[in-house]
Amino acid sequence: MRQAGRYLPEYRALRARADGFLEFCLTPELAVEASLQPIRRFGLDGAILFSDILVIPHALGLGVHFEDGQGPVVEPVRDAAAAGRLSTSALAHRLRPVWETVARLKAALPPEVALIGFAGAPWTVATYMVEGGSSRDFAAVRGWAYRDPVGFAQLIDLLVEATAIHLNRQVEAGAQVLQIFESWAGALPGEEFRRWGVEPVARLIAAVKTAHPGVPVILFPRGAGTTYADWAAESGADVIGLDCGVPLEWAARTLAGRCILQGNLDPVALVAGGAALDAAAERILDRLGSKPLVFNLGHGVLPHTPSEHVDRLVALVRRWRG
Ligand code: 1CP
Repeated sequence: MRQAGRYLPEYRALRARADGFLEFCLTPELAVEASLQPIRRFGLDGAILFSDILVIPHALGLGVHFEDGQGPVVEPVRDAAAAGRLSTSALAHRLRPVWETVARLKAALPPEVALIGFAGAPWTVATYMVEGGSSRDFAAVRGWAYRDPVGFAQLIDLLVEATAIHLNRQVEAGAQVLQIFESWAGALPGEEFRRWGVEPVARLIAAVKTAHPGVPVILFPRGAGTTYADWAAESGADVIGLDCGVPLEWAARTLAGRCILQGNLDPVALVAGGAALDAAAERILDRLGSKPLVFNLGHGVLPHTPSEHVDRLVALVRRWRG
């Protein structure tokens, strides 16, 4: 997760060549290079497309930009009237550079490296659209969902439709696996997680599987807590990404065997390095490694991560695999 990014000097040099982060994501030459950098350096098994989940609001016609050190800023959508003004009419035009990046990446990658395409889940992308960026309490988006569920459903439905097109086109361009980031699953009220989280994601996965029955889908419902089992059982995902808060024994008992698991090394353990990193990685392999496991972090690589710690981790996992 965030295997490309600021912790790599070659990424920082590349990033300096684009004006804004969105332009960076939408320039195939740069996005291909950013995707390949961690593969060259570490020899990972999977390459993730370099893009962002917020290309979808951009493709729906909203202003999106990234302030350095401040995170994303999205032109806010606060009610059904504003949602009604959004449309998919320019979506293909605006997302074509991303699909082009996928096609070029597929051609550039060694055949044994799996190419992972991705998108944000409807709820998670909606949080950025309604809040106008990142949020602490998600009061605006949850407020709208309580106040006007019919209007909010229009926005979620539009996101399901747009995201299905985006994911299907990524598969057609060469993505072999898809990952759906429900990074703000933990912000869903307990009584609403099905309606705004699991159900839209299930519709999205069904749309992808109808067009491309064989494509494996990874779902990362970060912060889902006790509802992790429901996401696993009801979403239709093949793989469930565990965040760092999920206890390994619980995951082994409750989820392993029902779906493939991915995760969940604490990115801070990767920053710490040394014996603490080894112990944290070994615990995961020990508890989850007897069933199918995609070894990964439980969230994104942090910008101050020493790249030698990533080397050390990759070597450890490779030794374990034999
Ligand atoms: O140059 C920079 O420092 C910009 C930082 C950055 C990067 C490297 C952003 C802005 N996006 C990305 C790339 C990115 N984003 C990838 C690339 C592939 C890879 O993993 O190497 C992916 C998969 C994402 C997905 C993404 N963007 C998510 C879901 C994953 C997660 O972190 O939970 C989310 C929530 C975003 C929104 C976003 N974009 C960028 C930032 C800093 C954020 C998060 C803001 C917030 O915390 O609310």
